[in-house]
Amino acid sequence: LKQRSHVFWLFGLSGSGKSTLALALERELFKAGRFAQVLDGDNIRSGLNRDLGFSDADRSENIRRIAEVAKLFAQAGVVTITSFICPKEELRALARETIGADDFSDIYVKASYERCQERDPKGLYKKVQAGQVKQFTGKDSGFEEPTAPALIIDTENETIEQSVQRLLDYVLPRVEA
Ligand code: GGZ
Repeated sequence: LKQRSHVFWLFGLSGSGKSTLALALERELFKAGRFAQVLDGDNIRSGLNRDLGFSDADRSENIRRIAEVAKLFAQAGVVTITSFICPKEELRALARETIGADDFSDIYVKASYERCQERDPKGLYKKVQAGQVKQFTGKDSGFEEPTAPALIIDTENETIEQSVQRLLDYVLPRVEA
């Protein structure tokens, strides 16, 4: 196998750019002859975790299951990229423990609530302002800033191209066989 598996755990606010970066990274890895799997809301919250909402308990269970699935993918040799808000340090620590520190990198996709609200790619922030979304992260559900993530991608001050390149520079040496 021409790759070493690793879990790249992207986390940050809704609208921070996680999914865009995760998919771009997957594409770049494929071009470089590696195979990767993205885990995100589209393939996890709509299926395996469709019984879960956004209470603290449900978010914990969401992350617990995702970490277990990511571990299985990594054990199968697949480079795994996860894209979830993962709002608490405790949850990021759980993911690290589950997967194993050697095979895990937590990557903070950083953008302020205000910037995410301006972008509002799915119209969700508009609904939040209209009072239609409960327990929204950054509004009435908390988001803890990480203290020492493996990498910070500042999507507020970098272009997407710069962010993808910085991610790739970090990722490629870690998936080298
Ligand atoms: C946060 C919510 C909420 C609430 C729906 N709070 O930008 P999106 O739309 O596509 O991605 C967000 C996604 C967050 O799910 P996660 O599994 O990543 O969250 S966690 O790690 O905290 O368990 C957002 C949408 O779901 N969404 N309601 N109340 N995000």
